[in-house]
Amino acid sequence: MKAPIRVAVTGAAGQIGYAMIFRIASGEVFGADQPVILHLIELPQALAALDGVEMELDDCAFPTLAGVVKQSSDDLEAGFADCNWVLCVGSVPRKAGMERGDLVRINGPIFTSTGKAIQAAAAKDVRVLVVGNPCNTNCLITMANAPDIPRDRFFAMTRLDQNRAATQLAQKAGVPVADVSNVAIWGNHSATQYPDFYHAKINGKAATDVITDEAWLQGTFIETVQKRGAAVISARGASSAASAANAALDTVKSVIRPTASGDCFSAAVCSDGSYGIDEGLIFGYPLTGDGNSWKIETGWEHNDFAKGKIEATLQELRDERDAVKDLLP
Ligand code: NAX
Repeated sequence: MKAPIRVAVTGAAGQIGYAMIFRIASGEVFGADQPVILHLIELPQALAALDGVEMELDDCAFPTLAGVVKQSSDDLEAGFADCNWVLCVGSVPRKAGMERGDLVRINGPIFTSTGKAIQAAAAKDVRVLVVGNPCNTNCLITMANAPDIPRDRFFAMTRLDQNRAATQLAQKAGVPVADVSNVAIWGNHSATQYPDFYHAKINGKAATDVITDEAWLQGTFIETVQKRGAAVISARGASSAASAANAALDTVKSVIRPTASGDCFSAAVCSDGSYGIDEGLIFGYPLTGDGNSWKIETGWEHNDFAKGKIEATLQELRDERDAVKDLLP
């Protein structure tokens, strides 16, 4: 067995946290030979629920679980101490009647203290994945408040959108989802995201050669992916949790393992100006990596339809950034 790594999860008693931490503890994400110490962070009023979660973790008797630290969000430095990964799930969910702009202002301040505490206390190799919405802009705030941490360590989650898009393409083509690759989500994790079917592949062929109904791809496909979260809420009576947790763990796996040849994975990362996106925005791109470092895939050509979609999601992210300017030192 290797030396343990430390993985922090904020909002650990919430529905995504609950769906996530058992899988991390099981060894599925970091490997059967990699012990993990879980740092479970919650609001003070939810700490009692974490006691129950810890009992259940005990009762799973996972050989890879080397310890559990429970921490109130009142002391984030203690929560993030020596952590190698920080998964930022905890935030206030959007409620009926709440505008996206309201959510940005409500959740933004959580992430100033998150960024500062990560910089002050986390391990030198820390990587940060922001799931709590609006996740791109929350990630931007976190990164801006942790200026000593290299920018390539920060990710916001667009993987649930990637997974949703892959399944929609597979179902339309009548193939298993494993046959779909190279699905990129451009821009914001929001209704303006652009799920890029033009570069997706089905059995190695262009998805547009397999699914020739371009009107469906430009219309129903994109809308289904963009509105899938709302469809789950209306059917289940609660928001996506298991699939969101799964997507977060898929993101971690994609960062720490090499990308298969000809494939990519989606996450929002700090823009280096690629594709004309403002440098420093947290923007969804196609990425590839070798398990240690990653890069934005370059040279993808976009037609006017795609350019219009990318411009719209870029503008939304600019507006979100402007709304939280006071939180960006
Ligand atoms: P829940 O309300 O079930 O859980 C959130 C948990 O976070 C609660 O237990 C709460 O006590 C805790 N919390 C709130 N503020 C906190 C703080 N400052 N520090 C620590 N913990 C805090 O929500 P859940 O369904 O788990 O969703 C969590 C977040 O994920 C929401 O912001 C949601 O919008 C976002 N999502 C993001 C997705 C993505 O693809 N990026 C998809 C799924 C999900 O909608």
